[in-house]
Amino acid sequence: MKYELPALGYDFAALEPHIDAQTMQIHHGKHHQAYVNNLNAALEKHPEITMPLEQMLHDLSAVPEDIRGAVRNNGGGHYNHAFFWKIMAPGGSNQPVGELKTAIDAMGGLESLKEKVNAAGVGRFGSGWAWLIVKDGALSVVSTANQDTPLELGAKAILGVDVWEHAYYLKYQNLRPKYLEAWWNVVNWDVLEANYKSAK
Ligand code: MN3
Repeated sequence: MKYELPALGYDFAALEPHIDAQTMQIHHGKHHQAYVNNLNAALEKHPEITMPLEQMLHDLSAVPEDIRGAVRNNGGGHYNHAFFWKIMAPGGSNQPVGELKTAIDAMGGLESLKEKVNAAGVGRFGSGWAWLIVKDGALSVVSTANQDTPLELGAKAILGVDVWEHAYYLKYQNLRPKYLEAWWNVVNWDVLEANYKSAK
């Protein structure tokens, strides 16, 4: 199976001023495209594989050893970025809504959630992601290294923020905390609510 770069669905400049157009263009068109290309190149070595990417990422031990690392890194990169673009799609509510709002309030509210996610993102040494996940029906904040996904934790992502330098360096340079603070302005909470409803 050949994977393709999903369309962004909005203009590179749509998340300005919080996320600049040049970063979006390179992030989507170069970084994400490279993950897709490398994933496809790895899978070409094993045309017998029919499992969908989500299943491979959930159970990496089922992936042939010679391409397991490539699937983990590049398949994870494809999966994580496809998710990331959607939760930043312009429009939608700019604050929590519905069942997810109720659940976030029960965890201590939005400000507390932001603090936890930002701390997870700042605390991730090197490259990775900070996530709000649902596992066994419960919400929690975690971070993953590199392109590791919540799927391998047996969890589903509600929110995820890319803390690789390529996600913010042009505009924020080394200031990951400033990027994380600004990033909340582009979160589409209607998409998160839909993620939560399907994950529960
Ligand atoms: Mn990235």
